[in-house]
Amino acid sequence: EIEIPEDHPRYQSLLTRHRIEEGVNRGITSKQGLIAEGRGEAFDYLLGERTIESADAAERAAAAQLLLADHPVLSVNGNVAALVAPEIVDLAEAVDADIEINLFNRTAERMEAIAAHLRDHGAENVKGLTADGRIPNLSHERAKVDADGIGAADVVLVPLEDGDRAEALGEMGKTEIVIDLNPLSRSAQVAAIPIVDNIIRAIPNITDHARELRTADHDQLAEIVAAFDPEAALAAAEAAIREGELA
Ligand code: PTJ
Repeated sequence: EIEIPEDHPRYQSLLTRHRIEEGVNRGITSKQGLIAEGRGEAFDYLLGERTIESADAAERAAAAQLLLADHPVLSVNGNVAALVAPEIVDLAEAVDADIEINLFNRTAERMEAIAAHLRDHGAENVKGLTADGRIPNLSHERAKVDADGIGAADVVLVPLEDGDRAEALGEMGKTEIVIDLNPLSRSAQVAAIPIVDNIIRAIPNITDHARELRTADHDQLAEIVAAFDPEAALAAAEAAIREGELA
């Protein structure tokens, strides 16, 4: 671990960069993941590197949706594994979800490295390695999923997802929760619940909401989901970026 002074004004962003760099060095994150991180950072800077109010509401709706699901799955790629592995394991436990590795640039080496990393952080059953299911309308490598994981899921959390795959998963009838700092990205646009926030803030906040909602009954959870408006959330995020207003 390198030393980053905690009082540095860009502490969180430097820490994030360092984690992604480490991810690349350890064979977890792809080189394209570095570019994706840079893109995300620019949007986060414009958002004020904070969880805006509409994102917090989306994170609460996501928690309710995950608790309502029969078979929720949290999808993990190379950036997610480098940035929030312990937090993903914690969320999976809070909402009783499966964790599945799903890579845009799939290689056997990276699949194994990510699975080992997740297990180091307490994940017991990591899916994605069997790859006996397919997402229709995608090229071979990118279509691979586990038949009893994402293949059988009703609700899928897909952070930092590529637009094509987000769209194809939607066409399969999955309810998608997307985390993406770019409110104009296709993934955010096709999500039932788009969360425009940095994944390092979003995941722990969804878990906090889920723990707080643990005693809520089915109707209360369904009401939270129904009250969430994806278009309004995306518009609020875009306004916060364009106008720098305190959304
Ligand atoms: O590990 P793999 O092979 O599955 O590849 C993963 C990446 C992320 C490289 C791949 O899916 C990709 O190229 O994604 P894109 O098309 O660059 O999209 C990534 C999106 O995530 C962009 O819209 C970024 O703004 C956003 N993003 C980047 N970092 C963060 C983020 N959103 C939330 N939190 C972040 N830390």
